[in-house]
Amino acid sequence: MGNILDSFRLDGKVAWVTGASYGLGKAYAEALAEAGAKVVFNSSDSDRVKKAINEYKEAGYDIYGAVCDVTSEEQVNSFVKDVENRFGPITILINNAGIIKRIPMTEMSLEQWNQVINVDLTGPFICSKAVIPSMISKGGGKIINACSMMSEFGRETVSAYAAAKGGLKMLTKNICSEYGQYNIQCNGIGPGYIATPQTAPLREKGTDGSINPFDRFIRSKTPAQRWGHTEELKGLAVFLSSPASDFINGQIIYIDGGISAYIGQDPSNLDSSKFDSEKEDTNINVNDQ
Ligand code: NAP
Ligand code: GCO
Repeated sequence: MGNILDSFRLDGKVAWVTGASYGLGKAYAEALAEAGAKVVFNSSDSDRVKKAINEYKEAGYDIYGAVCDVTSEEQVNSFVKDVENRFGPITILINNAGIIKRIPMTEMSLEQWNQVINVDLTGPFICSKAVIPSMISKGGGKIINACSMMSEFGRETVSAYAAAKGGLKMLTKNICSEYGQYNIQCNGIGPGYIATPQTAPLREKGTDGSINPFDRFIRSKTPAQRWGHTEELKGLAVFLSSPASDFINGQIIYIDGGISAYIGQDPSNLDSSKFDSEKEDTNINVNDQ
């Protein structure tokens, strides 16, 4: 009789985390490596890939990385071919790479709209399509998509992002429906508001040191009255990548501190002296988001 914890192990698996040069992807990559997988990652910028490879190495992880823009089918197919030649078939894919542009819809250009849709929705399509044949040949696999509160809710200025994340929820259900027969499970991780470079602008204090109104708003919408930390999503990433979740398919699991269950409270009731400073990797120079 094996130990139940063995069903959470990933030994002998090759796992690809897209967009793992920083942020949530980096936490997912570390977690899957700690669970025994051979982890590979990509991002769109060579300097940030190199920086991340060194950071992984310094932290004791042997994680392979290369430049690959998930919006380019040519780059994705080349990345997958290189990885599978080096390490074997990819049977775990976390479609994590994503961008956001916070612009009122009527002021958003078609180019800006397409940039978000291409990374956040078409990218997971391209990457999933590239690895499913290997998964079928190996008798099964795991695809985990980075969904969001915006897979369920809208808010001002994030029309393209919400459309992409809503579409990604349905792509998750469709991959489940179409490939479940090959023992492929496709599920979504739906984080709430997590402290990463992507959300750093929402926590930025005023020049006078005042609390960002959005920071106060999100804390009033979260029962825990705080932002999540990337470390807190590691367990779910391992669970959905492991045999422990073999009969879970087509589900979006929200890891949001309770936001999606809570109507929220008056933001002015919050004691801002308890607002801890959220740690996130802020020495990342990314394009405006
Ligand atoms: P982040 O800090 O902005 O990191 C995004 C990652 O994606 C980076 O490694 C970035 O690297 C990579 N990336 C961006 N465009 C890419 C492209 N075209 N090709 C390959 N890699 C690309 O974001 P995050 O907060 O960690 O979020 C990660 C995922 O979770 C995203 O899909 C996001 O929408 C989702 N999410 C985040 C939250 C949150 O509160 N943070 C909540 C719900 C869902 P380069 O810049 O070097 O390309
Ligand atoms: C925003 C935030 C959110 C988070 C996340 C919430 O501008 O509202 O960036 O979109 O990134 O998606 O789950």
